[in-house]
Formats: sequence, C-alpha cells, structure tokens
Amino acid sequence: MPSSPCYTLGLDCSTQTLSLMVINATENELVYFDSVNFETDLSQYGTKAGSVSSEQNPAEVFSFPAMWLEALDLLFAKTAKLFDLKKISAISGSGQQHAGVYLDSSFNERLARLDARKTLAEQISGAFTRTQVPIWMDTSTSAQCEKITQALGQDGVLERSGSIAIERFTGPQIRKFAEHSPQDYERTHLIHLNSSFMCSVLAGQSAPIDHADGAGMNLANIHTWRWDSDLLDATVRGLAQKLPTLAPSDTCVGTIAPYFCEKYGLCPSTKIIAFTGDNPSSLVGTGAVLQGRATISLGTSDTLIYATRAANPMPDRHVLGGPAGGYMTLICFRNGSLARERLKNELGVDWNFFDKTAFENYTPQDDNALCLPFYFDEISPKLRSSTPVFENMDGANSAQKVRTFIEGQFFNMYVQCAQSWEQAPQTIVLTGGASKSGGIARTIANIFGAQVARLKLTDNSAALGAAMRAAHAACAIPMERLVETFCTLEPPLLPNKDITKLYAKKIDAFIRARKRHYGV
Ligand code: XUL
Repeated sequence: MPSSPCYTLGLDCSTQTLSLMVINATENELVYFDSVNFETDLSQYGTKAGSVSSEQNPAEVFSFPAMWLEALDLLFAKTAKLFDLKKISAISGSGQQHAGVYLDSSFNERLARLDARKTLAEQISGAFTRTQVPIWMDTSTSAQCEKITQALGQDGVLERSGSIAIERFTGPQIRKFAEHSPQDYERTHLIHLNSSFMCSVLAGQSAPIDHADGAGMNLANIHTWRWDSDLLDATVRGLAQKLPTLAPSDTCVGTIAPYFCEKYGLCPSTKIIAFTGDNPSSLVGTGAVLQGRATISLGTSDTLIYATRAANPMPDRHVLGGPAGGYMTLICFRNGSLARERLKNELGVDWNFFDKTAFENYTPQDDNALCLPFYFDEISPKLRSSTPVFENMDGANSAQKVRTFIEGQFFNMYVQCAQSWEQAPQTIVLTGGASKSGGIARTIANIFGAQVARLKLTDNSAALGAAMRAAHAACAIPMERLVETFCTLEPPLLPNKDITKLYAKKIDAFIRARKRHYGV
C-alpha cells in the first residue's frame, strides 16, 4: 500500500452531462463531485438532453465535440475554486460509447501548443472535420451495416468484432461519412472516440483507444486486440491510417498537459490513464468486474453489463474488452429514461408518482394487460417504433399504465439477455437516475429473480469507475480492494418467488405480442 495519499480524478463525458469525481483511494473517501449539464449549462448548443436530432431524418442524432471541450473548461474552473487540484496523482475517464471525433492533421500540433489564456474549444475546434458527430442514439446506417455484413457475413463480423454490424457503432458511421461527405472524409486525418479524444486533450497528445471502448466500433479484433484488416477493408479501404492505436485500459498515456497546470493548478506529474467507455467504466464503479454481479444502468439508455472470462460472441449482445482484463458483455436499450419521461409527461404525473405512488400496495396480477414500451426505434431488439402499445388495458388509470410500461421495459431486457447468458447473476446493481425508484427496483428483482441493490456511495458509477481505474493504474492499489471499499451496496431488495413465476408467464405473452407487432 502506498504511504502517501492517492487522490485520483475520474471524469465521465456521458450523453447529458460531464461529471468529475475525486476519490482518496488510500483513505477510502469520496472527496468531491460536480457536473456540467449540456442542455442547461451550455444552452447555446441547443441540445435536448445533450443531443440534437436531424429534422430531415430523425434516425440521425448528433452531439458537439466543441461542447464537450467547453464543459471540460467549465468543470475544471468550478472544481479548482473548491478543491486543490495539485493533490491529484492521476486522472482517468470515460465517455459515451461509439461517438467518433473527426480531426484534421492540425490536431496534434494544436494539442502540443495549448495556451492557458485561451479556451480549449477556441484552440481545438479548428481541427474538427465534422462539427456535429453522430452518437449512440443514431440509427441511420442500416445501408452501411448491410454492406459490411455482405462483405464478411454476419458471423464473420460477429466473430471478429464481438458484435454484428450495428448502426450506432463507429465503423458503420465512418463508412456513411466517407460515402456522403467524401471530401471531408479525405481531410480527416484521425478518428478518435469521445473517450480517447477527451483523454488526448488532457494528455496534450493523441491517446490510444482502450480495448473496451474500441470494441464498440465494429473495427477491432476482440481476440488479437488489433485493428482487424478484414473489418477495416469491409468498412472503408485505407481506414487504418486514420485510427489511433489500441491499448489495454490501464495504459498510462503520459502526464497532464501544461494547459491544465497553469490554468487550474494541477501538478505537472499528474498521470493520465487511458479513458474507456461509460459502460466499461460503470462495470468497475459498480464492482461488477467481479463474477456473480451484473449492473443495470438506468440512464438515457438502459444498459445491462456483466464481466465474462471468455469472449463468446452472440448476435444479440456485444462483447467488449473488460476494463480490468478479460471481457464484458453489454446489451443496450434505447428506450430507457427518455421513454419513461415521455410517458410521465403524457400522463401528466410527476416522478414521485411514477417511481413510488404508482407501485404502492401493488401485487402483479395474473391478467392479460401488457405494454410494448417503445417510444423510439429500439436497438435491442432492432425495431422501428414511435409509440408504445398497451394491450388489454382499456380504461386503465395512470398508475396501471406506469406499472405495465415499466414491466414491459424489463420484460424486454430479460428476454434479450436471459436466453443466452451462461450464468444468471445473483446480484444486480442498479445505477443511474431512475435507480432511485423503488417501484422499478422491485420490478427488476422480481423479473430477474435476483437481489437488487444500489451503490451506497454514489450514483455516478462511471465517474467512480474512472477514479478507481486511475488509482489502480497509477498507485498500484489492487482492484479487489478498491471494489471492497468504494462499491459497497445498500441493503438489497429480494425477489418474491411467486411473482417471479407469474412474470415468467407474462414474459411468454410479451414475446408473442412483440413478434405480432414488430416481427421480432
Ligand atoms: C452502449 C451505448 C450507450 C452509450 C450511452 O452501446 O450505446 O450505453 O454508451 O452513453
């Protein structure tokens, strides 16, 4: 154990916010947390919850790398006033997965000469060959996915990259850019992910893409952890030249750029550890790097993640590199909190009603009421939808609608994963805004037949995971010890066996209804 304190800083650049957390890993303390909200704190970008949809094609959804840079300056400025950043030994971070950042040949030089009297956005934005970039909510690349699949076969793409060709993944998005904007594509010298881009800015040099986030591109080979030449050729010929290197998640990229030392008082020896995706980071921050735990994150999207030893790719799931070694499985559901918010608004109820009142004194009944809860095109399974379907619910009140909608969301999640996992988890850790909802937690416990608990220390498991990874890589603190200290759980909710049995019947009805309405 190191004798001097190990303060580490974790950043999470997610869809809606940039968050910053400081932990003192030697004293087992969470020391500081703050965040910047893209929609409200950077309203000049006109985003709704951090993204904008294209008017011509709602399947296209974008965000702005310049906005992420502005958020980084804002957040460090706020933090520097309240916390002595000189104490920080190492920084790591995470970002929303799949979003590419497209840069011209001036990027490296711009990073090398960052001037603390100016802002990051002012100095770096000139390198963007796309000012708005497609993010994970974008489902507009079906044609490109088809071409990639034709070239290698569905299994060929799956076996190599850990996923079948997926619309939001960076490779198909890059292909679309190359096809639709060939000149801007030509000018593009380097394509980073959100995570490796933010890491590069902090390190003042182009950073590698880590194995976990890199697997969300349909370009990396998950067995060799190199860019796969067949996948690259099937995407865009010559793409290899435009990609950073791939590296394990615990790689030390270098030390912090002088810009941050001069402006915010960080120490020049602060180590920068490779950034990763928000889901891999949450796997660490919830302690699900250990076997037997799975994590459901109830955020803009709902995601289910768990660690595995072997890769074992299957078409309905994504295999990523494990942020602490091995592999992890991820299933992402686009109809998460934004869909819950739509229903809440349509019913004219508040979150307290939605999370609590609607579930008071509720025991699920053996009836035919059910809901296919899709306000948006779903990615798991792939289906097109703009409104939920309520079946056998004529005359239902708001409370019944809320409950049936929530049951539908987690029936869908259960169906997407349970048929194919090797070993069902005994504990599910819930994170994200909606994890506070007792009604949702109970529903999940009963559907999955597992105990469900939230983290005691924080809601932001991605930022915590980043700070933990920094402590592990820079101060050599064992991951098991970090999990033991920082990922303690609140008292769990236990499943009710009779309700789990009843839900199994309802899940069969859900599968039939989903097939009837959407063909999947
Ligand atoms: C995962 C995914 C989302 C984003 C959200 O594949 O697309 O969970 O990472 O930030």
